[in-house]
Amino acid sequence: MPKLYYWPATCSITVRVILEETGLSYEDEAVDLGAKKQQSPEFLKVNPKAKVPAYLRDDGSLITEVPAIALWLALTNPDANLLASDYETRVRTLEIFDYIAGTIHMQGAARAWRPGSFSETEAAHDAIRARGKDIVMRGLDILSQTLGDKDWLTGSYSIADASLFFIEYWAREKVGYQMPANIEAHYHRMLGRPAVQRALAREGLVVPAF
Ligand SMILES: N[C@@H](CCC(=O)N[C@@H](CS)C(=O)NCC(=O)O)C(=O)O
Repeated sequence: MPKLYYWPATCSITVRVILEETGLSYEDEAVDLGAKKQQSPEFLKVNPKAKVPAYLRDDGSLITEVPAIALWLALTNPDANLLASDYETRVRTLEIFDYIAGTIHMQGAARAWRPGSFSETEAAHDAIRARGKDIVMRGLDILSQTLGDKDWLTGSYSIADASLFFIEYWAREKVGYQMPANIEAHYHRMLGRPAVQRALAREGLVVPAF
């Protein structure tokens, strides 16, 4: 059985939502980021990058990086319809996914959430947090334009929506940002999906009221 290494409400939840959408059976193992378990010798043997998510396949090989794991799951579970088959929509899906993972998460949310990773000088942390919030809010504005009045980012539900869900959950429930109205509506649509509800439950998180 494949295994997901995760920590609740972090970017590994994107993979968990996608896994739940596929209906695959999988095991999971929590890596306590608060206790720095990602740096433990045991976990470094699994993933030398010291990050979650990490996805261990049945053949014993590991995939890291959220977009790569998501792509693997979408391509190997075509019945779940998580990635369009036409090349144009496929490329747009990855374009959005990479923007969320590479810019909104790694440049924005990472600064806002863990300013200490960017400077050891505590006096600089408020400014780093503010810069992170700016990047996240600008990113959500761009995605708001991409979404427009559609239900899903690329027209039909895809791995890109699962990726946005992580940012939405974090922005709304962890840091209380005010999101654009259509992104808020997208978040509510995501919360209505049984796969998302199962994902939250498996991480011990309460489904927020929507
Ligand atoms: N680019 C990586 C980012 C992974 C990442 O930053 N994961 C965070 C949780 S959201 C983590 O494990 N942080 C622990 C640390 O940085 O020490 C991906 O797409 O998987």
